Amino acid sequence: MNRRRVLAGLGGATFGLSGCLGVLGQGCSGDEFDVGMTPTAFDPTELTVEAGTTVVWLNDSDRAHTVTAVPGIPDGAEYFASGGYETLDEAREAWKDGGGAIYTCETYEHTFEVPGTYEYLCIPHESAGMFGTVVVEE
Ligand SMILES: [Cu+2]
Repeated sequence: MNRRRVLAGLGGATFGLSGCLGVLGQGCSGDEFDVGMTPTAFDPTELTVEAGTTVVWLNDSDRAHTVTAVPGIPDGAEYFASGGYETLDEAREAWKDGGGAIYTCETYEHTFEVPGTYEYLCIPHESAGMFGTVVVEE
């Protein structure tokens, strides 16, 4: 697997740089990841990467989460959502039947080609403030 070019983890970063995230709530083993998921938060909440980087999310909590882009992503950028939905509304609808769920120790990844700021959320924990941001630099 390619080493991801993570420039900085900001916001709620408590674990340090990508690939060195040693504290896993559920003891998930295996691949490197960039953003973990606690029971109600992404960690770090903000991540800055270079264009072309594949960001990997890992659910190391005991709850199911989603990674679902919030409308307002940069022009020309591809919408992203776990489950492969094309809009936030579609993802919300699918979630009623568990669509898009990322279960314990599962990962989701997306490659960010277009520079800009991307906000995303977890549908079941939106009311708990489970939001994240990926900043993509040139
Ligand atoms: Cu969640």
